[in-house]
Amino acid sequence: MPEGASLGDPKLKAESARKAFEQEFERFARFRAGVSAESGLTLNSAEALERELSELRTRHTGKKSELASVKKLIGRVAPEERASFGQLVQQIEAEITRGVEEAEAALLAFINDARRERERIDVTLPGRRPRRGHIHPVTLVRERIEDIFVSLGYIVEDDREIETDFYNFTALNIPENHPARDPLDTFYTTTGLALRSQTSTVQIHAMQRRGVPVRMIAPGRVFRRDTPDATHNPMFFQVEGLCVDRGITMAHLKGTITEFVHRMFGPETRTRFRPSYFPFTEPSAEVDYSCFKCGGRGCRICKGSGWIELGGSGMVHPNVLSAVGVDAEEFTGFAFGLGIDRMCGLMYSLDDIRLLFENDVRFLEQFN
Ligand code: 2NL
Repeated sequence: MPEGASLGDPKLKAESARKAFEQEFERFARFRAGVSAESGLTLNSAEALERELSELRTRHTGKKSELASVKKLIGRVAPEERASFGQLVQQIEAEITRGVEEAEAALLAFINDARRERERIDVTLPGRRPRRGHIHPVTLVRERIEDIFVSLGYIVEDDREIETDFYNFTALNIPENHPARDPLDTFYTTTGLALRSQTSTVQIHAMQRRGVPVRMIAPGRVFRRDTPDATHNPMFFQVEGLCVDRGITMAHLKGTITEFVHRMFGPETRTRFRPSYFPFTEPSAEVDYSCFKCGGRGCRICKGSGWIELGGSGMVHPNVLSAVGVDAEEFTGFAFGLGIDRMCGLMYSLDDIRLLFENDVRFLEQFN
C-alpha cells in the first residue's frame, strides 16, 4: 500500500476480524467449559468437531487470516493511535487463541476418555467359554461300524450321491421295468439322473476302479420317496458291505455278520437268517440279531419278538459281477446292507427317527 494512502479504519477492520471469528466460533463456544459425558457427543462427532476447530484456528490466526493483515497495520497507523490499536489487536488475538485452546482442550479430553472407554477391557471378567461341538449320533454309530469292518480288513469307500440308471439299477440286476425304478419310489433329476437309493452304487464304482478281490464297506446317504413318519425319512444313512474273492460262500457271509453283531452289541448276540429276495443277490436273506436289550426274551425295543432286523444280505448275483466285467465263474461274493439311522434309533431308544435330521441342538446335545 503506497505511503499516505488511506488505511480505511484499522479499528473497524480489527473489529470485523473479531466478529468473523466470534460468528464461526459460536458452535464451539459451549465446549470451553468442558465436554461432559451427558453432552450427547459421540466419539466420531467429537473427532470431527476437533478437526473443524483446528481448521477454524488456521483460518482466523494463520498467515492468510484477516487478523494477520490487521496486525500488519499496527506499524502504519498514526503514532499516537499505535499503542491503543496495538493493544486492541493483541486483545483480539488473545481472545481467539484462548477460545480455540479451551474448546480444543475440552474436546481432546472428551475424545481421550471416549477412546479409553471404547478400548477398555475388564480383565477380571470371566472368559466366554466356546461351545464345544460334538459328533452327531448317526456319525457315532457309523464310525463304530466302520471301525469293526476296518479291523476285519475292509476298506471304507465313498462316492457320488447322484447316479445314472446304470449304477443305481442296471448294474445291480434291476431291469428296465422293475418296480424299484418307479419314480414314486426314487427321486429323479429333470435330466433323468437318480438320487442313489442304496450305496451299492459305490461298490459298483469301486469294483470297476479297483477290480477284485475286494473287501469294502460303503456308508452314506441314500434317498427313497417315502412319506416321513416316525420310522421313515426320504433321506437316510446306510452301510453296504461287499466281499468278492475266489471261493467266497454263504458261510463267510454268516461268519462276518456274526462277528459284526458280537462286536457291535456284545458276544452273546445271536443271528438269524431268513430267506428273502433282492434283485442283486441270489440267494438272499434277511438278517436278524437277538435283542441287545432283553437278550431275546422280548421287550419294548424288539416289540416282544426277541429279534431285531439288521438288514438284507446275500450272495452277489452273477449278473452284478458280469456288469462290472468280473468273471462270475472264477469269483463269488457276499453283500449286505443295513440302515445306520434305524440302528441309531434303536440303540438310543428314539421314538422318532426324524429327530436325527432336524438339527435341533436341544436333541443333539444329549449325545455330547
Ligand atoms: C436291503 C439290504 C442289501 C446288498 C444290499 C449288494 C451290493 C452289491 C451287490 C450285491 Cl454291489 N448286493 N448289496 C445286498 C443285499 C441286501 O441291502 O434291505 N436292501 C433293499
